[in-house]
Amino acid sequence: MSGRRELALLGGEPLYSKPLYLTRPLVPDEARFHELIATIFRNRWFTNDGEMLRELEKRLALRLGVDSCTTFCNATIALQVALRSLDLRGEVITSPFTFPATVHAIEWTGLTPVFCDIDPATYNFDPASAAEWIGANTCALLPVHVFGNPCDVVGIEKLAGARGLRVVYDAAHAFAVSHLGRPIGVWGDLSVFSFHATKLFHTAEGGAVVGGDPDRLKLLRNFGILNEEVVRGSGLNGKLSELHAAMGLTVLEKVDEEIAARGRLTQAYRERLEDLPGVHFQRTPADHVPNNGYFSLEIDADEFGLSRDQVHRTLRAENILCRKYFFPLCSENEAYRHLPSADPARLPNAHRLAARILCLPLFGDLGMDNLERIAECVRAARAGAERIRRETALR
Ligand code: T4K
Repeated sequence: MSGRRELALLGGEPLYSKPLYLTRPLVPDEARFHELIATIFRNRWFTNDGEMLRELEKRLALRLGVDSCTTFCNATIALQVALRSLDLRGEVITSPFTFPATVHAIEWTGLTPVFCDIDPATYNFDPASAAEWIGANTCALLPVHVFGNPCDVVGIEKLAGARGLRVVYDAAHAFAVSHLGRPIGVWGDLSVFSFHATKLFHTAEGGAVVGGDPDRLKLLRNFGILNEEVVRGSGLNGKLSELHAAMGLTVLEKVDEEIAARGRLTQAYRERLEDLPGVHFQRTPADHVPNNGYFSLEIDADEFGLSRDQVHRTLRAENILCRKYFFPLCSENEAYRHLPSADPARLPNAHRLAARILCLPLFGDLGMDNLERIAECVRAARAGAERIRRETALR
């Protein structure tokens, strides 16, 4: 393509007339979904611990290899309830290289977020950096398995154990991942999964907490109501409806196919891009089973000839909706940038990565032809770097 087609950024026709999205939700079997919806209608039971929800929680616990799975209306609320269920007070150390929900959940629970730096190769919470921030007020660690890549769970366990801290994992991206021969959800005190439509497994909107005390979690997600006459403590409404549970039950039937399809696409992306100077990939441990939820590139501007932002512009001009997950860092948010731990000088790896990372479209039915075109656009950007630099500098 590089020799044959002018890039849209340089005046050519965009490769796609309609947006090619970063991801597309897994669409379940429609007939099966309608069957479940018909059952919900017949039962006239739409929410509050219904039949679909109980079945989904049972099946999810099995699929995730955990004792219990308590569903929620989304992972942001699930994170808040997870923290609340541990009766924490004080500071929670987390990574700034994450979706805003991770840090907001800490703040909305009345706790104080403290940022530590990340490992530059795995993009995950760095226990050595976290150790520097542990003080008398620290109560917990909240690491994130970024793009489904398992954190240094052993290092985190050691650190937390030595300092008497609780560990809540943000496993929003890590559905069905396992590490060191164990399902990802068994590490730490609790793990929180997101079932948003953009996730590999989804319920349109939804989330879950695994581990912990399911009775307490259920109490907190239902206003603290124990029974018709007893309301125990303060709770919120974090329930997942029967309609969402029906979506989850049907999506679950196809999720392994989706993981396999994304695995083939991930492999194809790597083969087409790994020899490109300036392109690097997230380092993952050999002893883990991935879910292929995201495909990220790390662009080294000096080697590639273009910055990540220039590559982003080049692909967006083609209508390829790649994304800069996670830029800006959470520590740059006006709500948190006053914190001492948000000082960029203390977060060099996170800042460096936030300026280099680019997620490319990945979903089961993306199609190999689309993947070839996307990869070819990245290669064309590299080949035309000098011209792109010259011509876009004038705009
Ligand atoms: N912790 C972490 C580490 C997270 O990444 C997230 C969420 C959370 C916690 C909180 O989980 P939830 O409370 O959401 O359960 C999306 C998702 O909304 C968000 O759930 C997710 N992380 C984040 C990484 O991605 P946006 O604002 O980037 O989404 P949006 O609307 O731009 O969509 C992304 C792409 O998906 C677009 O190319 C369009 C496409 N799309 C989206 C939707 C909703 C579709 O094709 N169909 C759809 O229905 O946040």
